[in-house]
Amino acid sequence: MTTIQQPRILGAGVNRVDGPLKVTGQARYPNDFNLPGMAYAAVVRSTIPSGRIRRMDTTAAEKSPGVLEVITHENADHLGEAPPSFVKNPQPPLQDDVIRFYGQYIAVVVADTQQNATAAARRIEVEYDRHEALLDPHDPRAERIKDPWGEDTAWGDVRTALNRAPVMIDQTYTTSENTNNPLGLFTTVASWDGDTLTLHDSNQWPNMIQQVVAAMFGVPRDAVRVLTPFVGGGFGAGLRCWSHIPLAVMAARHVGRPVKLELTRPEMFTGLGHRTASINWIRLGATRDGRLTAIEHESLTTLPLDGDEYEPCSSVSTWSYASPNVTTRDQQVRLNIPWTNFMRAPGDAQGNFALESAIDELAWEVGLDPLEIRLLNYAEVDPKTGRPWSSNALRQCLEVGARRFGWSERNPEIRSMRDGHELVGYGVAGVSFFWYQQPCSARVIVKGDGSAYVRSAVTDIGTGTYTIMAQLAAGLLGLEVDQVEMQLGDSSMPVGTAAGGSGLTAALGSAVHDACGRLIQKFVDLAGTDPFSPLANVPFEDIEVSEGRLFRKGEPTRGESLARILAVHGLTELSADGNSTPNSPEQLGMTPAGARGARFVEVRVDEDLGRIRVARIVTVNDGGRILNEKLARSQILGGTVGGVGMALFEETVTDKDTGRIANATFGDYLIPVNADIPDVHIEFVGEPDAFNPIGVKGVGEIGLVGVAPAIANGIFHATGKRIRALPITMDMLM
Ligand code: MCN
Ligand code: MOS
Repeated sequence: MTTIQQPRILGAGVNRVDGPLKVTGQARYPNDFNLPGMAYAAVVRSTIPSGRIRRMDTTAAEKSPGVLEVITHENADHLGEAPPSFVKNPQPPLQDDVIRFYGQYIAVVVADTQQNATAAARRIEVEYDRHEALLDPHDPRAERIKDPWGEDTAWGDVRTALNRAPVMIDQTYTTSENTNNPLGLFTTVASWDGDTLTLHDSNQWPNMIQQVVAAMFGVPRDAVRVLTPFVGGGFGAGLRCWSHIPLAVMAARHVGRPVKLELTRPEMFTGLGHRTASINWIRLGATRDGRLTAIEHESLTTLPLDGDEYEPCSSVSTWSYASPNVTTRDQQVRLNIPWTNFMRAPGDAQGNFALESAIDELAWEVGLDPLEIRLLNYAEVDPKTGRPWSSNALRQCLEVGARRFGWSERNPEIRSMRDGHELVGYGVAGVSFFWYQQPCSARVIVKGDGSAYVRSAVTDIGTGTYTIMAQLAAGLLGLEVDQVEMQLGDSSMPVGTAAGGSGLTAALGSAVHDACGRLIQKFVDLAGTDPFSPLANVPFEDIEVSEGRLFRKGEPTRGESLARILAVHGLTELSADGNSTPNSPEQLGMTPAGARGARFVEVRVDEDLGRIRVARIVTVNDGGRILNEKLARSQILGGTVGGVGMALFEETVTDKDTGRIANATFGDYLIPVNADIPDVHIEFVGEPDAFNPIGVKGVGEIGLVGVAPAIANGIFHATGKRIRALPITMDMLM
């Protein structure tokens, strides 16, 4: 794995500042907290997908050794609803006797040890009135929701354009249900002290958990403190206030002791949401030479009875390629299934598989190279508004990737390249990712010894936020990275947004940028009040900062250190708060472009057995300015592995009779292992993005997108078989 050096956009690949804490076991994850007098909770889940609880017998559980409390809907606290304007969280748990899906929490048992709680939970007996469950997305009785988020889009006249198109592709592409499966088991340790509550909790957004829990338990927001300095991954699973959190809080209130609730792996499958299965209908109209004249993309995804989460699959077709006529529509169907939720690259992952497969089919139909057709239809400007992009290096991603991969050596005929028993295929896919940036705030403090602190409530889910923000602040304040101490993952710090939507770097980075600017201004103002300061009367625009010193541009000796300015004024520290307020596209006259990318894949298919092997991957991405090359590469590599999983392995299987997830363990839910992952060549191209002051776009999710269609397109080239359903398994190639 090599990377071509491109100093213009690549930030230093410094090691993780929290790395030593992690490898020496000093980083404390939510499960690591054990408080004095702490009790343990175990959940009980429903074993039917739809109905009512007729009777629950908790006597045996209550008499079990060490049991302190059994809570069911009959003795649960009445909880308030989550604030409506917020992300769609599940309704408060244990508020009625209705069963909405298999695996729903119906009781929580609290005991002196985890073993006693788990053993007692098994002794609860439940009788149900069963109702017929809705489990099939095609069931006509299921509620259909059209345009659930008001994001359906149309321009031009797709109907007419499709009717007139000399060439048309009209196909259906499906993706399976996937489960996020972060390695760390989600845990909540809840501890009440009078009316104030402290939570050590696994999540991606401490301030959101704080707000929802406060609303549910009817306490002021400031009475709840959520601590998440470390979490063992999320991949979207931590973006909601899942029901085990209020259950732990309720349990702690009932027993008057701190309570730890750690989910088991099977409980993680039903309790934290999952990527919805999707059906995508795509119709492309084109000229004989492969120019798109129409894109129509409709999608259907699933939704639980108790939640309104979404993965918008069709929107990807509005920003990927130039087409004068485009219509996108999304629908959802409500079923008796566990909560759906975002999973790495929500909607984009599935929609891109459909679109990039269809574009590939079009290339074959018109006899064009699959790479050429993507370059031909590259959108020079935002196809919807005609505005220029804030940056868009999709073309460069495709061109650089093709060179690194050796695309020109591809024989265009299908089944034309082989190596012994193996058919060899080359596949390509383009990627256009959505753009996302949220309001966020941060505080930057410079202390008397010239070192600095950066504080924000946001959490680092493993991406490297601690490190890149230390790098950014160090750069802006003229300090060394190890002079900056990061304090994240505490809801009582300046309000932060989610580590989600690949948007935290842009959001927090803009806030840190703003705070550092304000802080330097404060130092300059302070120095200005001292007539003996070499900085007196130097206008702010002429100030430069380096090695912990402010000085006049071009006159390095005419300056003062931050530490000295503080000392002269008898101060121990100076701080400033900063905010990220996303810019408006209208005001800037440009469309914020998300990250872009290209995937080139060599697949090998055993002709006799249908066994699929991914032999090589080249992944080139435009993430704007890359703050830390090493960490950004890790993000792309992790995403690529996720993409191989989506393409060839991952499928959450729900039994259509019982509604039970049949493979809710790491033994049965397949993910790629080392042997499934080939050599991955990772490269970054592009330029600093114009939309935020630090020039970044997100790279946390894009690595996953496009891998599946590139593999599917490669399989077509190798075998002549077009597979339109994920995951692609051996039986489909026999
Ligand atoms: N980065 C960079 N330069 C940029 C952008 C990002 O160097 N221009 C690097 C930084 O190390 C940064 C990381 O990439 O910390 C991710 O930044 P960003 O793309 O802004 O994404 P977020 O910080 O918002 O992280 C969330 C994102 C999402 S939405 C999912 S899902 C996901 C992902 O990150 N889940 C992850 N990557 C993950 N990585 C790990 N280890 N664990 C998860 O659960
Ligand atoms: Mo990512 S799925 O937005 O946490």
